[in-house]
Amino acid sequence: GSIDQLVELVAADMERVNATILSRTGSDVTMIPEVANHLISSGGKRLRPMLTLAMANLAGYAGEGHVKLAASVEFMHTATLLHDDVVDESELRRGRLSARMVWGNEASVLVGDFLLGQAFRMMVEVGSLRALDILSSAAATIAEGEVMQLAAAKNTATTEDEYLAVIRGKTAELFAAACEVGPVLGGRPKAEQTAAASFGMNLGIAFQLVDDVLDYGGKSAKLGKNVGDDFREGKITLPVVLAFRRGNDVEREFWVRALEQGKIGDNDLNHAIGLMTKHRALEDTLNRAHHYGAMAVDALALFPPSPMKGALEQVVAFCLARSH
Ligand code: 2DE
Ligand code: MG
Ligand code: MG
Ligand code: MG
Ligand code: MG
Repeated sequence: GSIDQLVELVAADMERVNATILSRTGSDVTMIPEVANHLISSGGKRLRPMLTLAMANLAGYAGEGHVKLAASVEFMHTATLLHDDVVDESELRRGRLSARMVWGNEASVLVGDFLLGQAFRMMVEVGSLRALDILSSAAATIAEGEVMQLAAAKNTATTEDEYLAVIRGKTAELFAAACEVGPVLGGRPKAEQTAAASFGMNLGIAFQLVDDVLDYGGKSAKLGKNVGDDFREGKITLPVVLAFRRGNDVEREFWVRALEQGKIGDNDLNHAIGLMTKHRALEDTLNRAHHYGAMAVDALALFPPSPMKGALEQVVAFCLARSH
């Protein structure tokens, strides 16, 4: 799996998206473009805006609105990352110091707010009230997911269903919205809008499952983030839910001490990874990811075969393959 084919197929549109991103991060308040560009030009894949462009293309959309909506999607994503690194107290992002480590938490939150505002201005310029509804609803849902996660933090009694509700909100909803606005702009039938949203939702769930595996099983250098952040934060992700559920009393005491009481010693991350290996928690989280990946591919069934559809199928495989 690779995103090369998608990158190639949307390249012309993406150039316009990038120009739009550059101009809309502009401000006389120089700290705004500084902070925004630190993150925006740090080599992200631009996966979400590419999905908007791809779905608009699949819908046969011939207008201009998809460029601004794709830029809006990337701004929303960038805003969530700026806020996320504050909430998570993360030091690294895409292999660089996070914006909050360079400019502070205040600047990160506020520049995120600026980008969110700019995103909504562009949506209004596009003039599709339906697209505005989808993307603004996504913004609210993302925040809901994060608040749900906060409420579940340090609680080892969190269930798999509760975890799934969190990642649907905090991650998958933006993928779903990014995809759904394509056929909406193209004026395509409701069934195609729903299928595009379902593709994005299932891909997004798979994406976050893999992200949560990599936080224990990845390599910091390749990840551009610190392995073990979730553990140190007491975040209850699916690998933890599975290892806790399958563990014996002594093991559960370990999870409670580390995640609920935050008493974490030098070797505890290694011990946690050892327990996950013993109980196949990372493996089974990846199995779940593959299941959602398969559902994403299935959701594309009602679109006729095309190079773009093939490229989207490869994106699913790419997201799953990030894990090794
Ligand atoms: C990624 O989770 C989830 C990101 C959503 C963050 C949204 C926030 C609300 P991770 P990584 C903070 C702000 C909402 C807006 C601006 C609409 O696992 O591992 O923390 O990349 O991601 O840090
Ligand atoms: Mg984070
Ligand atoms: Mg987070
Ligand atoms: Mg993560
Ligand atoms: Mg994290």
